[in-house]
Amino acid sequence: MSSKRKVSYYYDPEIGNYYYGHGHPMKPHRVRMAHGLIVRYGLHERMQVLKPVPLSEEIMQSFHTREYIEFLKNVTPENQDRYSKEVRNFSFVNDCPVFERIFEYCQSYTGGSVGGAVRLNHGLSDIVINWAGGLHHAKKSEASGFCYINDIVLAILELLKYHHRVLYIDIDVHHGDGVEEAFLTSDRCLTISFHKHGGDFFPGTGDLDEVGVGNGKYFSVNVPLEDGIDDDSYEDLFKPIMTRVMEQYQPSAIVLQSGADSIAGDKLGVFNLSNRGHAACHKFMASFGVPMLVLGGGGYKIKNVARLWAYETGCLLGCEDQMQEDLPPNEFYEYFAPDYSLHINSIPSMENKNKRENLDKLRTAVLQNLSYIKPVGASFQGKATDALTAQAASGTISRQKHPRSRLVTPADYHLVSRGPEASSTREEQECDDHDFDEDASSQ
Ligand code: V1D
Ligand code: CA
Repeated sequence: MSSKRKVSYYYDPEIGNYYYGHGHPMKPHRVRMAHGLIVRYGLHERMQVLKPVPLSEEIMQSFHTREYIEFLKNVTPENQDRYSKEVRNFSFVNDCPVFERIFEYCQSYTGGSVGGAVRLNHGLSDIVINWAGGLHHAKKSEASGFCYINDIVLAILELLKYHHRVLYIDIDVHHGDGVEEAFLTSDRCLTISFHKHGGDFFPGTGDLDEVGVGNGKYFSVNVPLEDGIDDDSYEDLFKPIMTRVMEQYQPSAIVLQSGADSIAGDKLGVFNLSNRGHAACHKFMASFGVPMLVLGGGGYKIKNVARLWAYETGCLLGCEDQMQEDLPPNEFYEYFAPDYSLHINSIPSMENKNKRENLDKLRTAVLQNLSYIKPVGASFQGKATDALTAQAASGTISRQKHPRSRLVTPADYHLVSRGPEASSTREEQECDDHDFDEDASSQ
């Protein structure tokens, strides 16, 4: 069924040139590597390839504060000492460094996600993919966990202009805290995150009993997991829970954050999923036939990120069985040593600390909470419901009150090509990193 759906894909040829800095695990270059595989597998010929239009400051302020955006726009590695107060207050330290052209980077990945939402709203696409997006930790006026602008919140706000109920699903190994917080008091966006929880694992939120507040009670769903979860255990949670969510909530649009750090062998993640287990979530959600925005997220073993997202693109196009196991020659071929293959296997020796009994209890508890969700329609009978928490909503969220917030139109999102795209050459910057460098000859 998904093979007949119109798929659009955002890619900015500049994305791989943004660089968080030496030793930082987040590497936008992985999006370029994924794109290289997508093109070499010929997937670009089966979908519409779009270049994102940089998102305006005004639309960013639908969620973020003006002061925060002003700072993000003006700060540079050279002048950041002059902004020491803002650097500290807005948390542009350690995890979230100031780097060259940081604002352009944010405009690019948010442009794809919000552009995708606009396309879905207008029925121009059934599925939109933006692997550069999915930066789920960014807060209204705080950078967090490698995320500066929350493209997901902005895209959901755009979808809410046309859809009564939007479902947000987060399969990154980290809790999707920024998105959950933005819609904590809303019943118009149900957020669900599957993640590692416990110890000092970042960000520390997302326990089972975090269910939302006020009108949003039971519309925040958290599935906290232990290390080493494998495909079978994950599927035994994901499918029954998402089936119940779809039955109870009946969303008319879905946003899927597909963080690749839940794959086996990730440098920050602690799960043990294969690419097939991860992609099974895409296939399952696509099977409902609801308009879907698919975004990236974390993922720190970049050869795995590229392979995963290329494979998931194939799954969304319904042609994954035609993707040969031996990777086609591509400009980043040496990264894929030693196997040069498409699939990523679970690690057989890794212990699954999620015991059957605990998973059964977890599933039962989540399903119980979902049973409290009011019948479809009851939550949207002429009642004005805020899309955001009062705190988060002090920007512009309502089309009626802020007509200028609807400046994005489908015409703003240009078609790049249907043919092969030239990828940039590998940048020197990718070679200078020790802790988090991808040694082409390792693993
Ligand atoms: F290891 C590092 C080296 C350099 C800079 C940062 C890190 C690093 C690793 N893990 N930072 C982290 C996490 N931060 C902490 C901080 C310690 N403080 C008390 C907090 O543990 C942040 C992990 C971010 C994960 C981001 C994400 O994968 O969820 C993501 N999703 O979309 C985009 C990113
Ligand atoms: Ca998650």
